[in-house]
Amino acid sequence: MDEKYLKLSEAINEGEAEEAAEESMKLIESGVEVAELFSDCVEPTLNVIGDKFAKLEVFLPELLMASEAVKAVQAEMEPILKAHPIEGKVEKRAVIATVYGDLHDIGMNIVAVMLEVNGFKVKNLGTDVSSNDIIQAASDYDAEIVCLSGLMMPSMPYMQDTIDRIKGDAKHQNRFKILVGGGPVSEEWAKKSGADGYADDAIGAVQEALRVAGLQASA
Ligand code: B12
Repeated sequence: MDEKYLKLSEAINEGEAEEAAEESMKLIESGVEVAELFSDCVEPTLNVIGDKFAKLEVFLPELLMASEAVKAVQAEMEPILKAHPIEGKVEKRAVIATVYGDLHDIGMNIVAVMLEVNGFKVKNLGTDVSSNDIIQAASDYDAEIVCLSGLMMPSMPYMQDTIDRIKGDAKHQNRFKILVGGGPVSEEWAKKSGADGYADDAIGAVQEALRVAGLQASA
């Protein structure tokens, strides 16, 4: 990790929310882009903590504190991102949710904000959302795109169920394009599942959303 990110990474590791927020502001003031700050510091830091958690080197309280620090960084970064929307309104609507049984929302919220910044109208349904509620909300919101996030293996069947219910119903199938992402989701899984697109980060998510909305090919 670049040396300039070490203080922020340490603050997240130690669960120091206030310090993490301050450090992130300093980095932005020094010219770092918000997207870069997440992809080059926040995500790799959380990945290391996640690996340590899997190896029982850290425990749930540390994981929780680190995620609270990241939430503080997100709260600081969101207004900055939203203050500079990309020119040209997309005028497409998307709903986004973390699937049933899964409470992880850090990455899902980043994707939601990046879609918004890029001109999409986004309804964020939150975490632990059932297939029924996602489909109902997508219909009510008149969405073109349904974005599904999942980080937990045990919740993957619920993501698949949401996809199957949309693709298995002619009315929904013609109406909604589905994007998927999150740790256990790979490009291969996405293809097999019947989803229309996949990305492993928020910038990729925007490119995929533009592509499935017929606005621009994904890179
Ligand atoms: C932070 C964290 C938590 C926090 C979550 C806080 C929050 N509000 O989100 C807390 C402490 C609450 C938590 C709880 C748990 N966690 Co947890 N957690 C993590 C950790 C360390 C980081 C996740 C994260 O935020 N990453 C950073 C973000 C930015 O990345 P991201 O989510 O992948 O999102 C990016 C991309 O995937 C993509 N993307 C994401 N969504 C979407 C959607 C679309 C449509 C697209 C296109 C792209 C896209 O773009 C995003 C931005 O770049 C991971 C480890 C890891 N490496 O992922 C474990 C991890 C996910 N957790 C895990 C576990 C086991 C749990 C618990 C069950 C622990 C427990 N014993 O209670 C509980 C789960 C409770 C539940 N029912 O959900 C396991 C899951 C194992 C598995 N695969 O099944 C992991 C992998 C840790 C591990 N190695 O064991 N966790």
